[in-house]
Amino acid sequence: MLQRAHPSGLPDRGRCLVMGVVNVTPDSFSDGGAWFAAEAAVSHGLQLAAEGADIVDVGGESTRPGAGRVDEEEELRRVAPVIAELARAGLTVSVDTMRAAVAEFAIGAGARMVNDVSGGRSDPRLPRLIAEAGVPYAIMHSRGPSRDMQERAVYDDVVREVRDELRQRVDAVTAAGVDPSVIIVDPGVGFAKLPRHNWTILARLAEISCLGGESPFPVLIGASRKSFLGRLLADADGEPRPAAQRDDATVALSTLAAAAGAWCVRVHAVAGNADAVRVAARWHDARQPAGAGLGGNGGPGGKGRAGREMKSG
Ligand code: PMM
Repeated sequence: MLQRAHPSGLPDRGRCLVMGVVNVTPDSFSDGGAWFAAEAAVSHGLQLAAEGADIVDVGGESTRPGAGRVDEEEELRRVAPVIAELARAGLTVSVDTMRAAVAEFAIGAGARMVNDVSGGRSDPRLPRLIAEAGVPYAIMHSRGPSRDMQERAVYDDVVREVRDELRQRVDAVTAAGVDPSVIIVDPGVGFAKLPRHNWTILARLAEISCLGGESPFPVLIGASRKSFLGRLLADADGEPRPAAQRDDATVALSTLAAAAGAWCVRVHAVAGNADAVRVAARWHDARQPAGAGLGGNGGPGGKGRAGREMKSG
C-alpha cells in the first residue's frame, strides 16, 4: 500500500480525492464543446462540486493526441471568468495550464492548485511562478507536445522510464525553486503511451509513487474516459466504446487506483467516482489489524513530506 501525502491548501479527507474536470474547450476528446460557454462551464463546475468533487480542474486548451496549441489570449479568455466565478463560489479550483500567465491569473483569482501536463517543460516561467506562489503543483509525464506525442510512445520498461523522466522533471522544477512539498506527480495516462503502457503503469502505481523516497509525492491519476478504456470495451466489430460510455469503467479504475494509494483521481463524471474512493478507503480500513484503523477517515497516520500528515492509502 502506498503512502499518501496531502499538499497544504488542498482538502485532506483521509481518502483519495476526486478532481472533477471542466474543459472550457470546443475540442476535448471526452466532452468537447459541452462546456465551452463560460456560463455552462460555471454551472457544470458547481454541479461537479455538488456531486462530490473535492477539487474542480478548469482547462482551456485540449491536450488530446494530435491537438495543436491555442494562443495565450484565447486560453485566458476561456478560463478566466470560469475560474473567478467558481473560486468566488468557494470551490477548490485547480487550473489545467502549461502557461505562467494563465496560472498567474488563476492564482490571483483564487485557484489553489496548478496542473501542468507539460511538467514544467512548456513554459520555464511557470515553475518560477510556482516557486514564488507556493501553491500545489501537479507535474505530469509526457514526451513533448500533444501534436505528435504518440510517435514517442516507445519504451523498453515503461514504469522505469516514466519514473526516471518524472524524476528529471522533479529535479528541474526544484532547481527552479519549487518547494518539493508542493509537488504532485502524475504518470500521464494516455500521453505518449499506448494502451498496454497505460495498463502497466496503472497496475504498478507503487513504483511511480516511490519517487520521493521516504517522503513520497502524492500521485494524481487521469484515466477518465481515455481511449484505452474505449478499446478494452470495444464491441464485437472492434468499434471502440464511445467516450461518454466509459464512465463505469472509469469508476472501476478509480477504485483500484485509490486502493493502490493514489492521492487523487481526475474524472469527468464525479458521482460514481466519489463513491468509489469511499469504498476503497473503507476497504483499506477493514484490512488493518483490529484497533489500527481510524474508521472511515483513513488509516493510521505518519509524518509526511515537510512534516505534514500522511495517511496510508
Ligand atoms: N489528462 C487530460 C488533461 N489534463 N491533467 C493531468 N494531471 N492528468 C491527466 O491525465 C490529464 C490532465 C486529458 O483529458 P481531458 O481532455 O478529458 O481533460
